[in-house]
Amino acid sequence: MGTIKDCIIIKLNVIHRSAGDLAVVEGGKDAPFPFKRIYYLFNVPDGVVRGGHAHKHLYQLLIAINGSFTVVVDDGFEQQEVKLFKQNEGLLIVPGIWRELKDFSGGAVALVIASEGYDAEDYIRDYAQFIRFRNGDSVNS
Ligand code: T46
Repeated sequence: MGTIKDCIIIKLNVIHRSAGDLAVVEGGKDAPFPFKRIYYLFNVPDGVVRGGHAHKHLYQLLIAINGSFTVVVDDGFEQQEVKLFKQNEGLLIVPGIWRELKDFSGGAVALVIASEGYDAEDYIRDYAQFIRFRNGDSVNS
């Protein structure tokens, strides 16, 4: 289980052409994990906070492919806010990190590249339970 120091910004490879730019994310290379799922958040109303949970096993890479938003990462000891607004930067979130996504700009699109398929059992949605998990208590696997 990692800490917020493991939640680093990863610079993505961008190929510039006169016809426009192309950013590449290869599993195990640009994203430091093989991935099984991609989803994206968009049409997020003003003032909404998303996330508010941790994952037990999932690795994710978050990219603001349009607009901007702020991610709060929390390992139960320390918190950090990271504003994402560059199409060539991804925020790595390792397992065991509580995250919230807030301050979505108009038109923001948050692309999420995830190491695993969707599994409701991988979520910890209660903060007190998250703290127990960080302290080594078992939370159903
Ligand atoms: C995360 C942040 C950044 C699915 O059916 N399949 C999926 O792959 C996902 C991600 C969600 N869902 C369903 C589950 C809920 O009924 O879609 C609904 C909304 O999901 P949730 O409330 O978890 O959405 P967010 O934006 O709070 O969190 C999501 C991811 O769930 C989470 O892993 O880190 O985006």
